[in-house]
Amino acid sequence: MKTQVAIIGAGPSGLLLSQLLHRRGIASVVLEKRSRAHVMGRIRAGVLEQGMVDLLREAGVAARLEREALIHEGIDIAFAGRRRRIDLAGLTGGAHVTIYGQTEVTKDLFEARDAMEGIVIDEAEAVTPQGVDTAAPFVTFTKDGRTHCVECDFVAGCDGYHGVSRTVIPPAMLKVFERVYPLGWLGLLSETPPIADELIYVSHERGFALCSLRSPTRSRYYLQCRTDEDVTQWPDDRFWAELKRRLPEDVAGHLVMGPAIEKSVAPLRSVVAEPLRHGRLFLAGDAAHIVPPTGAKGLNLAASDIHYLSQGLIAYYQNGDEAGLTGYSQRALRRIWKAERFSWWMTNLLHTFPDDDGFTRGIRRAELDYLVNSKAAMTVLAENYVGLPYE
Ligand code: FAS
Ligand code: PHB
Repeated sequence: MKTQVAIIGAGPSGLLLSQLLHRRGIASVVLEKRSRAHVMGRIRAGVLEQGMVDLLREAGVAARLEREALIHEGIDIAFAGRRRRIDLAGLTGGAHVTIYGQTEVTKDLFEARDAMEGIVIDEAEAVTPQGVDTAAPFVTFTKDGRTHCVECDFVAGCDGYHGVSRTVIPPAMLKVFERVYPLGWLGLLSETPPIADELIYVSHERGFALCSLRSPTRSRYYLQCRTDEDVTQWPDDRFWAELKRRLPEDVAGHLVMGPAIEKSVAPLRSVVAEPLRHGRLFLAGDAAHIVPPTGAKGLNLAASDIHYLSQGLIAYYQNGDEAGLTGYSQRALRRIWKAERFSWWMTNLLHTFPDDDGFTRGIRRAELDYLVNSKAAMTVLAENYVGLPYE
């Protein structure tokens, strides 16, 4: 096979890049190691920044989102029995976030790829980018017992945290910065009406909790847990009882419980790989960085990477301008590190940690008390939560 851009990974990053390039006449092949059903079965993010919504519109895949998504102009922060609404729109001159599950984004992207006869090869095994430091890179993979080769001009590593792309960069050329948090999130999805109209982030001595949603009839809840938490030790009733313990009393009574349709534990870590380019290989999305989900930035950072990378590739193919590709890593990393900072800050603000002592608990209480009583502090949170500009 020959193509212009070989894309590794059919998550939101890879599919969005393929769709954006296709709409500008640039050919790509997407190689995904799992089945489409497995990719579609993942339950992940739920909060989209305006930049991501705009990019989905540019990709021509926002029709269902426009019909079904919810617009949120605020979030609640709850602690010490108090609850304070952060007026995102009022503090940012009208910006908001969009509630629409990553699962739905991925479904819309798959359908668009199919409609445009995009080449998305799933269950591709042993995908291996080669020759990325030459002018003629290629990617090999096996499927149905046969080895295939995709000759290309560029390789986009959109294969997530556990992908292969980062591993083909010589260690001496790649720096990886990491912070592993001693905690995880136990997530539950239920076909029940959400507890409130907007998200509630709870800081509690028993641990963090988050009340989120996917639609007026589908709710998403998270409880801070140990990184090695065994989901089988959390039957639904234990989850609901623990969530109620952590919620402020004035909302706990509104909790509508029901059977979990999904339950899983996600570890929390911050990771940044630098640089995001090696020869003709570019890293984007979770292949390039990981954030703790506290700030709802993971999926949204993948979107800004794909915005910068697609712009660079389009400029290259349409008028031979390489500036976007040359500047991709530095431009993307500036926004990545700001989202890493915000996600790290929100995680330390809202969670409890095994090594907390009286001093750290006092500082956390003071930070929360200052936050909800300072317009300046709430503005900083709001600006970052709705999403910093794509500079
Ligand atoms: P993805 O990991 O989504 O996709 C990478 C794709 O590459 C996968 O389909 C994988 O199968 C494939 N792949 C991997 N190795 C390969 C190989 N060698 N060959 C071919 N294909 C390969 N973000 C939020 O904003 N909010 C959240 O609540 C949230 N929760 C999360 C929960 C979990 C468990 C995880 C892992 C992430 C969560 N995230 C959340 C972050 C998540 O949404 C990511 O930011 C988003 O999936 C990034 O998309 P991609 O970069 O496409 O990476
Ligand atoms: C979610 O709905 O999955 C969600 C929302 C906000 C977050 C993290 C996850 O910060």
